[in-house]
Amino acid sequence: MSSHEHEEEVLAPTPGARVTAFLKRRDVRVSTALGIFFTLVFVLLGWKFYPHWMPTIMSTDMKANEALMVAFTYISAPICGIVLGIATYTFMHRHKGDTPPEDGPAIRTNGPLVVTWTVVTSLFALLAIVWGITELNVGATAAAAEAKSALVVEVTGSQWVWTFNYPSLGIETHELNLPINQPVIFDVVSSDVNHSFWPVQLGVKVDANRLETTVVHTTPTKLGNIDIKCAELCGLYHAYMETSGQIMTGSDFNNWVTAQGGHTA
Ligand SMILES: [Cu+2]
Repeated sequence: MSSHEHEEEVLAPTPGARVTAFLKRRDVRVSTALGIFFTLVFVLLGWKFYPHWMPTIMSTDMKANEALMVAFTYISAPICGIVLGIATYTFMHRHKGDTPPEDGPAIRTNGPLVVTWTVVTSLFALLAIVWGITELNVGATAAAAEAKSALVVEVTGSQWVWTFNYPSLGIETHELNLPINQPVIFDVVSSDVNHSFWPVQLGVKVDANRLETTVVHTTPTKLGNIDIKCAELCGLYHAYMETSGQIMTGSDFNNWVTAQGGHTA
């Protein structure tokens, strides 16, 4: 009887024998091989293709975001790969016919295996948490150091338009133009409901709340156009709450400020 065989496999005498018996199973071997294949596919995607699917990197923050996203792709690749491997094997050997087949041995009774996957996946999760928090604080520390020379832009979200006030230059606009390589501080608020300020290529996304200013810093590092969107559902025309801007050379920026009726620093 196959149920007897399963019982013997589950109750193998030592933890080592249980692991060996587990690793000798054909379904385990084929699923693992498929898992390694899918892991390599995801690593390749993260390494070669994923960076091209990200928005253009136009600030220090966007550069850090990309490094983090690629690293997290690598970390999640083996987990996703193994799950897909098991799913593919299961699909290839799915049951056809009327009588349901007998269930296999329960993996939960295999102590070493349960401990291994719990520890390994916990370590992956811990690495992701520590890395994410560290990255946030590195950004905040760098921003504090830059604050003296920074250009301040007061960003106001309102249904359904973005307004940018440059207090040191005396101008207010609906397009976000910034000089390259100068640190910028965004003081973000809302005049009505909650919005979320998202200048995509600058790698910044932060809530715009009423009665509370959220401060965020970055430094633009590349000339070109940027898109500004609202990333918080804020009413009927939320999807149209977007505008554009440009990262300009210092002299182009000064000319633009003058044309707007402002005074250059
Ligand atoms: Cu909005």
